Amino acid sequence: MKYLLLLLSLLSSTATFSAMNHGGMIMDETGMIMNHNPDKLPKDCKEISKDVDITIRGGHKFAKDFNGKMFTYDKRDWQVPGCARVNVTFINEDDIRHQFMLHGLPGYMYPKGMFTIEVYGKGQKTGSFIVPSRDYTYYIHCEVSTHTEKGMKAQLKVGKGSGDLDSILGLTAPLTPDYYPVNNDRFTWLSLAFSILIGALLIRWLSTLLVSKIKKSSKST
Ligand SMILES: [Cu+2]
Repeated sequence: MKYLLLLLSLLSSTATFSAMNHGGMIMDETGMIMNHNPDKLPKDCKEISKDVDITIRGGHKFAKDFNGKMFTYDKRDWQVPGCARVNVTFINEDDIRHQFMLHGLPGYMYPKGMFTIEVYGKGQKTGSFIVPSRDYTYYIHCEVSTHTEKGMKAQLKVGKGSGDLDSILGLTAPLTPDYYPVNNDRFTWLSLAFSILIGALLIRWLSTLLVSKIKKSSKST
C-alpha cells in the first residue's frame, strides 16, 4: 500500500512537471523562466562566442541609498560580446515577487522579444539566452506593479551597445525626475498673515476671559 501511494505520487508529480514545461516556459511553485534558450543560435551567429555567467540580486535593500526608490538590482549595467550565451542566475532577496525581464531579443526566436526569470519570493533561478551579433542596449526591468518606476531597471550592452538607457540608478539621469514642489505664492503669505491675526485675536480674547474670571472669583471671596 505504502509503495503504491509513493508510486502514485511520483507519477502525479512528473505529470504536473511535464504539464508546466511547455511553450518555452519552465514553471514551478517558486517561480518561472520564460524563453529559456541554451542552444538555439540567432540567424546571424555561426557559433556561441562566449559563455557569460551573470548573477544578479534583486531586493529593497539595494535601493536604500537612492532617495525615493524602493527596489533595485545589486548591479544594473553589463556588457557582453555579440553571439554570447548569457547564463543568468537571478536571486530574489525579498519576500515578494520580482523579475529579471529583458526586452529586444529577436522575435523569431523569443516570443515578444523577451527573456524572463521570475522568482515569487526569497530564492533563485537560472536561465540562459543567446544574443544576436549586433551592437545593442537591451532593457531589463521588473514589471511587477510599480517596481520599474521604484528603481528596478538595468541594461545589458551587446558589443558597443546602442547608448545608455535613462533612469538607471547610479548610472543615468531619470527621464522624469521626482519633483516635490513647494509653491510659496502670495496666497501662502496671505494665509500666514490671516493665521497670525486669528491667533492674536484668540490670545487676546482668552486672556480677557481669564482676567474677568479672576476678578469675579476674587470679588466672590
Ligand atoms: Cu519587482
